[in-house]
Amino acid sequence: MITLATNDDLPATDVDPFSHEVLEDPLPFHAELRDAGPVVHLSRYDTYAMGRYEQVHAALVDWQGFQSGAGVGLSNFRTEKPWRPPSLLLEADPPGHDAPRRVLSAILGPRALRRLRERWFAAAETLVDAVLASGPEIDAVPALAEAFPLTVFPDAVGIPAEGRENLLPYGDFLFNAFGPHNDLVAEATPDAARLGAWVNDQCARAVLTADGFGAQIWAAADRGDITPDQAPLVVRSLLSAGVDTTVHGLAAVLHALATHPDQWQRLRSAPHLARVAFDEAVRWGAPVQTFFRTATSDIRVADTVIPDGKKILMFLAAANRDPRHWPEPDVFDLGHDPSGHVGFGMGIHQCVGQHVARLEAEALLTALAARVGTIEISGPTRRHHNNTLRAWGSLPMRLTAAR
Ligand code: QZP
Repeated sequence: MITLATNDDLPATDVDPFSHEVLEDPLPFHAELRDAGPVVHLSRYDTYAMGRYEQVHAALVDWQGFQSGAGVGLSNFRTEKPWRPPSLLLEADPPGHDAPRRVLSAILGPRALRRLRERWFAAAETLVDAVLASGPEIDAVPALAEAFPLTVFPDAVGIPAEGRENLLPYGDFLFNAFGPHNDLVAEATPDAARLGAWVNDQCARAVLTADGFGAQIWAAADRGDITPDQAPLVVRSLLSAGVDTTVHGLAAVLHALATHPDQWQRLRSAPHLARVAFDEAVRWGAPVQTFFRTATSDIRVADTVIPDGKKILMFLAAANRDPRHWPEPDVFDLGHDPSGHVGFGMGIHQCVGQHVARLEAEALLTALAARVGTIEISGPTRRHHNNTLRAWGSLPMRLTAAR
C-alpha cells in the first residue's frame, strides 16, 4: 500500500520491490507506483523510485543530474566499497566513460556484426532442428533461451570452451548484487569470488582467440583508443552484460509468442517481424526490470526535491507499460511500435550490445518461424527470481514441426 508521508506530499511505500512476492509478479506493484505519483519514496531503503515513462526517460537521458559513477545498484560507491572493480562503462560517467564506450560501440555495431549474421543464422537452424528432433516437448529455457546465446556469444567474444558453465551463475550473481543484500545475494555469495576470478581470467589477451570481440578490444588498446589496463575490464563488460540479458530476453519473447498464438502465426507468415517481436517482448517483458542512478545535487523531479547523493530506482519495466505513454501497454502485439521503450535503457548508457541481442533474437526466431508450426505452453511455468532480471526458470513447451 502506498500512503502519503506526513512531512510533505511525497508518496511513500514500505513495499520491498526485491521481495519474492514482488519478484514473482511485479505488475501490480508497478501500477501502484505509477499511480502514486512521479516520484515515490521507498522507505525500506531510503531511496526514491520512478515508475512513469516521462520521469524514467528524463532521468535516463540526464547523466549530469543522475550519475552512474556511484554505481547503478543500491550500493552507493561514494560511501561503500564495490564488490568488484567498477565497470568502465556501466558504473562510470563522462568523460571517463566515453573512450571505452566508443571502442565497444564500434565492435558491437551493426556494421561490425554483418560478418556474424550467416554463421548465427546457420547455428540457429542447427539448434532448432536438434530441438525438434529431441521430441515435441521441451523446456524452452535450457533448450533454446540458454542454448542459443551460449552457442554463439562466448565464441564471438573468443573465450576458451573450458569453464563456460560459469557464465550464467556469474551473471545471476552480478544482477542480484545490484539489489539489496537479501537472501538471493547471500545464497550465491560463497561462489562469487570464484566466479569473479574465473571471469577476470577470461579477459586476458593470451586466452582470447585472435578474431573475437575480446581481441578487438585489445587491438583498440594497441591503437591507443583505450589504455592496456582498461582492456580487460572492457572484455569483462561483455561477459557481464552479454549472456543472462540475452537469455532472459529470448525467454521473454518465446513465452510471449507461446502465449499469443495469433502473434506467433503472424510472425510465421511475416518472418521479417522477428526484430519487432523481440523489441516488443523487451518492452512488454522487460528482462532488465530496474537499475539505480544517484542524484548529483539536490535535484527537482516534478514537485519533489531528491537530495544530493540519494539513490533513485528506475523502474524500466513500469515505464514500458505506462498507460500515460503507451496506447495498449499490457498487450503484446507485433503491430505495436515498441520504439522508445526503455528496456535497453536510454541516453549515453543505452545498451551497447543491443545489436548483438537483436541479431541473436532474429536468428533464433527466423529459424523457429521457418520450422515450427505451433508453439504452446505444455506444463507449469516457473519464474526464476533475481533482484534485477525478470527471468523464467522453466518454460515447458510443445513444438510441432511446420508442415
Ligand atoms: C551489466 C558491465 C542492465 C545492465 C545493468 C547490464 C550490464 C551492463 C554493463 C555491465 C554489466 O559493464 O559490467
